[in-house]
Amino acid sequence: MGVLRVILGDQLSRDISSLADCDKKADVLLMCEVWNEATYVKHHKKKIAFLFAAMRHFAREMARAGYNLDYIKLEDNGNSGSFAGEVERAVNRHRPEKVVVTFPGEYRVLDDMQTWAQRFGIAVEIREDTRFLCSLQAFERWADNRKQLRMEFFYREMRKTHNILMNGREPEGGRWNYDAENRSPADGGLRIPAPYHCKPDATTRAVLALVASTFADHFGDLEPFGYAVTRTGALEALALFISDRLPDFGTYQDAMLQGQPWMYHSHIGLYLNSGLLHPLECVKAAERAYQAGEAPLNAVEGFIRQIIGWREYVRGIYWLKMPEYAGQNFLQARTPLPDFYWSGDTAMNCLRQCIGDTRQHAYAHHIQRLMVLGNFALLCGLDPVAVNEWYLIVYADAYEWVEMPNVSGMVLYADGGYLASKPYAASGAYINKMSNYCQSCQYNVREKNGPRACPFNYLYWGFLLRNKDRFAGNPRMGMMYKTLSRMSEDKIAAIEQDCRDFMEKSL
Ligand code: FAD
Ligand code: DLZ
Ligand code: SF4
Repeated sequence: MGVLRVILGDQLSRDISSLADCDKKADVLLMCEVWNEATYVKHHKKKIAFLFAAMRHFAREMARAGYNLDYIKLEDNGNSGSFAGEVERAVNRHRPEKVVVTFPGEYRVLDDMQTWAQRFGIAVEIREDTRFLCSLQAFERWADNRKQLRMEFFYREMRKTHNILMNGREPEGGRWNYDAENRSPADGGLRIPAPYHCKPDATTRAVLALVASTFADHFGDLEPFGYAVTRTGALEALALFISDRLPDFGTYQDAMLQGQPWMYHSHIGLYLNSGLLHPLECVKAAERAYQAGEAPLNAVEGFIRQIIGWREYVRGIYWLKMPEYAGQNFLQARTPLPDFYWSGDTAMNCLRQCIGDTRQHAYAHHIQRLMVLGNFALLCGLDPVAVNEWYLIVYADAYEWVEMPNVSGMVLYADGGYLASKPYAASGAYINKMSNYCQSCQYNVREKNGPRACPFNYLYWGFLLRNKDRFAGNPRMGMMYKTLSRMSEDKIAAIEQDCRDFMEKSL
């Protein structure tokens, strides 16, 4: 036999590098549903269902296209339960001359892959993942000798290198970044378009039954299930975003509304991260909408920045800094994750709503993840290991390469400021400005202290007090520490007492 080509569950792209020189007659494609991947953290039911259904559809399409598929289902007899076990079994079955695989999205998988050659006595070629616009080598070169990395400068390089939203050497519209125009709150009167929904076919229904019976104790609602599970479906979801949501994506990018988890976001993260969509095609579709006058620049630039800026930047940081990145805890945060992150059983309405959205859809949009769920974790000093695990479990788009820098870097400042120039800490006033959650909360966002006061208010000042030595010298936090320095001793004592009472009662 020829080559054994291993396709992992998040490598569902026909032009994946491991298939580049595939001989359809001689080579075999191995895809496997394995217990270890489904349970190394107890992923949300919808995440497992999405991935297994997408894997099965992809395998069928590839078989129809003439490839030799060796597809191992979770329930198949003899399934060893791990990537290594399935590669070993496949090597014994097919006796290939070598194994070819594309670089994985998680360090633990790479670590394992690097042992395969020796363990199974066969050549193993691990190829670059060319689905990203910036190679790991190019990112390393960019990062080399910089004391601090900043997304904005990386993003500008990406715009220039790939000639995206450029007018010659200048950025389209004269500015690189329209973020200042992307912070409008939303009111309940907005007409938010319905999101993409795909009716499950027989293959997906079989996966839903499998997940319901096998992973019943995992977090989250399995049904209703409406995610696309094929490239065709993912392209339809992208097209629907470009026509219906993109025009307002910028303006309401940071806004949150109760009962409106989807807002004007694209909901394509799970498709991008599993390979059903390619970053450049999403970016080009948005750029075309701008050129056709169908979407304004603030929306298009904002969307493109997320994909060629943040997405590529966090991946670069992950691979530059792993494995040390996983253990970082700059703020010495040690508080265990409270149970209500799973149950949603808390009187804080903003958290309850965001956890509820997450449980139902395996989705919450960026500001919910960052400024509600993440902000609370930061202010309370929740343990980074537990918080990382939570985020990896609960979102359908979560893979460690993208989840960890967002959590340890952007949210928790656990990396000491390598990714972000200051912590994204905020009081209840921010949540009140950007959402309508506070209107239905039993706490009062305008009260600063006492049993009815919004906990974010005193927790915010408590965080600044606790970390004064670390942040008082940070120029971007000067204003906050100036305000703190003007507070009376009584006020500070009240803040500290409220923080202690809250932590004792609620965490
Ligand atoms: P949109 O808002 O429509 O943005 C378009 C695309 O841009 C996204 O699909 C995504 O591919 C990319 N993008 C946007 N922001 C980021 C970012 N900060 N980092 C990387 N890519 C970005 N994204 C994941 O893909 N997987 C994760 O596990 C993940 N975990 C996160 C954890 C935290 C604490 C935070 C603050 C953010 C996290 N993000 C993660 C980034 C972002 O929140 C999601 O990509 C986004 O909410 C997905 O929804 P969407 O597709 O509607 O995105
Ligand atoms: C997330 C996931 C799950 C739940 N199950 C599988 C699986 O059974 N088989 C598979 O090939 N991939 C799965 N994945 C995705 C992998 O965890 C992912 O490929 C690695 O984390 C590397 O990015
Ligand atoms: Fe959240 Fe505070 Fe508003 Fe309640 S009052 S919803 S806890 S920010």
